Amino acid sequence: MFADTTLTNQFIDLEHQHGAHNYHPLPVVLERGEGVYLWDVEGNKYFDFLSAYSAVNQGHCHPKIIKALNDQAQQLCLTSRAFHNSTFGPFAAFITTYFGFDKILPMNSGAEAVETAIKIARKWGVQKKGIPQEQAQIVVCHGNFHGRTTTIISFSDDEVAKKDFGPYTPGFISIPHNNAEELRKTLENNSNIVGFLVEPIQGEAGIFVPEENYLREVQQLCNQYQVLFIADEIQTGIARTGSLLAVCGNCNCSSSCLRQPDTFANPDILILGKALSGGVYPVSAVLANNNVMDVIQPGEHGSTFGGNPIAAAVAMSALRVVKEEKLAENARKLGKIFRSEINEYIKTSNVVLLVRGKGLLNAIVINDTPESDTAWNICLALKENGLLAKPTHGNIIRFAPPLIMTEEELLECVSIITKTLSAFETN
Ligand code: IF1
Repeated sequence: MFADTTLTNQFIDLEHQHGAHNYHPLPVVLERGEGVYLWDVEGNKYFDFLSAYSAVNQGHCHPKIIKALNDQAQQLCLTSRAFHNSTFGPFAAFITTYFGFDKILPMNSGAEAVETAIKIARKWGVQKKGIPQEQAQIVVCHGNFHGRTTTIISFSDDEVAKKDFGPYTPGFISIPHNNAEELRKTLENNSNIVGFLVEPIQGEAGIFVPEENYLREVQQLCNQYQVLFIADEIQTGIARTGSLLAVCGNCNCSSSCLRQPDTFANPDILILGKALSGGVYPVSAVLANNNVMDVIQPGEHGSTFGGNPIAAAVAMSALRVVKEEKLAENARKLGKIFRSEINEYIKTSNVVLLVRGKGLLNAIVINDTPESDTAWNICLALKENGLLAKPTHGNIIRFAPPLIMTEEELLECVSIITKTLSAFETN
């Protein structure tokens, strides 16, 4: 079945020769996707256990989202925001109601949305807190991943992402994640801080879930010190972690978001991307209430494609699917099964140290050094066995299937994963 790789090699060679070498992909060339499945150019079928880094939560080529894309594409694609279009207004009303904020500022990529949030926070600091020009500081976390722009990499501590790309943008203070006391000290000692930018669960760092109370403590501290709580839910949002947003904690709110105060941490700025379109189209968004968003005035920020009719139509459809198909509940249920099955395997394993995560955003830690190629080799073997996943930070493998997966399919995947891991056990 996997013997002939001629076509695969041809595509890889083309990419290698003519594409910049800014990635190191698994050697598989995909040409079709449907639901939880992907097919390569040789006709081999795989379970997708990456979901394009959590962009394809609704599954590949979801018929409703593709219909929204097609319908809109035949009517109107782009006007720019120099004129109004008849899709952005309805989308803005829809998404602000859906997530409970006054306003949206639409962008395209995640990094652009993070940049937008940074600009809003700085301007808010100058205008509402009276912070002197060019003195605004934003607190971020060690191990953060918020994108690839020059400003965003300036506050990354990933050497590979950062090295040789300076000069770096000033104005950021980095503290440990999941440490409210450090945040309190930092806010207490610096009156120029305008915001705290945080991933509710750190993704690229290796799927680190903070303590139960952390985000609510963050919200309290931000309120107390008059600092904006900025949640980057680009990867964790839209049902991935078993609730509509990771800041929802254990609130079971996918059917109708109730924002139960005992579990919900309320960010001042919410950043979304990836699954906002079901992976169909680049759509990102910054959501905030009027007291924050209204600092941005005409001419101060924007994007040619942000809020375009296709993006708006696709995103509305993608968000409807999340609720119609109860994806948060499913992610929560399947995530528990996944972790308990993998934990069962770990009891007798020398290869896997632990599994961690929330909902269907999980990772296993391989019992080897970050420099070793064990995790990479396991991913190659998983591919041969019909499941696609990718290592992160050397010895960690991320598992994030589409949220439309059934329990039966998940159990089939668990058996592929455990069978593959068994071949790497040393005794
Ligand atoms: C790549 C990681 C995931 C993100 C958060 C902003 C962005 C991302 C929390 C930027 C993007 C991606 C980008 C992708 C790899 C990937 C990733 F491994 F790097 F960390 F998902 F886990 N905030 N994450 O996770 O969004 O501009 O890319 O739309 O290839 O760099 P973007």
